[in-house]
Amino acid sequence: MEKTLVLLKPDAIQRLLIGEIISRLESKGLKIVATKLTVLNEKTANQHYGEHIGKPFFDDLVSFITSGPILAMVLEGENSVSITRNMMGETNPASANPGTIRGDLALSISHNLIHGSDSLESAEKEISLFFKKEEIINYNLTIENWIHD
Ligand code: IDP
Ligand code: MG
Repeated sequence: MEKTLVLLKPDAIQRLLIGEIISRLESKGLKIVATKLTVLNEKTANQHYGEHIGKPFFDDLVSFITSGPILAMVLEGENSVSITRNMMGETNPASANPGTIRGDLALSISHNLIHGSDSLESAEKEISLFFKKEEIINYNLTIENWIHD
């Protein structure tokens, strides 16, 4: 089953939005198969945001993402990558649709609450950056037949 990496960024933790955001993803039917509260070091932050090295916002992005605890999780479900991205909304909360996490809960592009992998390929890479294989739990929910085709 498809897996994706989600990070609740330091602003989500400081604004007490962990429950609100997880509740949306969980209610949708995505299954949490791994999670941890952690503080990123600069090296891991550089690896995670490697595609943005050299962009004008890169240094601020790294200091922000390493500034305090984040909640990392792996979500599993059919099309979990694109479903999570749709639920997050556009990168800039000012143009993110109402009904999305960023559209409903954020205003600032540098404090946009949540990261979600943007492709299957990045999901694989990002999951392995944050979690060891044995930290990802394979389990069934008894309600799964009500959620999936
Ligand atoms: P994404 O988080 O929606 O995938 P990316 O383009 O991958 O967006 O950018 C990674 C993160 O970098 C964004 O979530 C945002 O926090 C930050 N970022 C992106 N573009 C800008 C910008 O123009 N100014 C400030 N921060 C930005
Ligand atoms: Mg991205």
